[in-house]
Amino acid sequence: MQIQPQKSKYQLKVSICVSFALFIFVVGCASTHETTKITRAWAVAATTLQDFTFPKDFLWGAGTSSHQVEGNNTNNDWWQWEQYIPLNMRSGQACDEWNRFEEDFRLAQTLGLTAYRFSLEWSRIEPAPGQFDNSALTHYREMILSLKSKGIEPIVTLNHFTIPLWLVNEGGWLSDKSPEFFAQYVQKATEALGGDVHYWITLNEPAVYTYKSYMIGQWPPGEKSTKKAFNVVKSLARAHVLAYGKIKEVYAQKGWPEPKVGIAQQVLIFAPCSSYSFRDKLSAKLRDGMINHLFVQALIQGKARIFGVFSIKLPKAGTLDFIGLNYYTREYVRSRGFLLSDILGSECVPKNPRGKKTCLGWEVYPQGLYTFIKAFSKYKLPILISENGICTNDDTQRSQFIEEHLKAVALAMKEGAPVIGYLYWSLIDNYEWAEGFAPRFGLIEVDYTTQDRKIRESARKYEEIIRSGKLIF
Ligand code: GCO
Repeated sequence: MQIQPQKSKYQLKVSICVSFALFIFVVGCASTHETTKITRAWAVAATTLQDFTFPKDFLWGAGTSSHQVEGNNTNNDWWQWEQYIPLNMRSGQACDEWNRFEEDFRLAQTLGLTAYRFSLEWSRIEPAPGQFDNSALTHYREMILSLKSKGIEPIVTLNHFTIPLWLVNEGGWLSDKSPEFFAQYVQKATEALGGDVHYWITLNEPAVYTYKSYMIGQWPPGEKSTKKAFNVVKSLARAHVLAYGKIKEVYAQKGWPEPKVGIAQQVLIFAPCSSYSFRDKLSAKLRDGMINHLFVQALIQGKARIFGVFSIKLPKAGTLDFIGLNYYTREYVRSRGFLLSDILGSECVPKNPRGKKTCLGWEVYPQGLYTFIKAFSKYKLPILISENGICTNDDTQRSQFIEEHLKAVALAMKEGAPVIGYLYWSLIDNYEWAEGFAPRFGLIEVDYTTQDRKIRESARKYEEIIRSGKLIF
């Protein structure tokens, strides 16, 4: 037997440093290469897309969520939270969508939309643990049938951030029982509505929810704890897996055609603050992995691990039939050091010029959508752009935003990406959580005093693209 010579401590340190430097170098080179590729593709897009037409069955839509539009959702955690914020920042009657959905769906039909994403309000369907409200289920059924009668495909989100107050009392997503509670609600909703729904989104933006509600305390329950945040991620992942199983089970029992079940994953481009800094590039890369990909990978592989920080093993792998991407903007990061939290870095303002900003100060960066569609194509699953939109008081900016982002979609599709639809966020102006009603995202303007609706010019531009299936350059 040959005995391996022991490396001296000095040699070991040197080899760790060399490997780390090499790793940083490779990451740096790879990201420079990627950026160059995108810039080139973008520059020649007008020529590349001359003969491009979106497929006939492409889902052209827009989205909303229950608490943001319905009004008077008094039985959930957000409503409770709003009692402690200024009066004009509370959701109140929102867009009164609960009573006006028919009018809004007619407007959507006028615009040629073929898909509409909305969410079910868990606290309406299950106002108390184990007690289901048939009138709420009937109401959602009417909404679904109204959409279908107008040739609009319903895409139903089962949880868009809000949870019933009774679940808050149980500990919310920190409770070990929360995945089972969710699965039970999903089963009821599927039994009542499933026959007419083909696309389900179980959870909206699990990473954003966890970050805002459990790390920075900006949303209910206002926690600031990394440990709790990781536990919530685990509950959400388990909740998805159980819900996926329930939906499939109910459809099989009823003999309905198999539905497609996915999540809406928020994706944010993380760019290095300095394009010369390999360390900043590494921070950007790590954030991309943890925030944009981790959850999706966990559901696909049935497990995920961040060495020494987090690990999860799920009861089942392969529980995504499609990936929903919510894309808005790009953020810049700077590395702070060598511990994990420091490598993840912090936000910074770069020296290089950036694109125009939205009303919330988010940079408009359509190339990012192309980047993500390409990157997520590696999972070999259909991709739905489940949210993409802009808040602005300049409607011309909204038209440009839509055109540019659809250019990104078309470009990626031309290169073979499996995109099945694009859902603009949002159909109507609505309640933007902690930002209140000021940000205007809608294709349709809402006058909150009269509840009058008005189709915006940008919606007409979107309609032109939908009807022709082509981008106009
Ligand atoms: C979110 C949601 C939407 C938002 C939209 C605009 O990301 O918070 O999915 O509810 O309204 O993204 O910020």
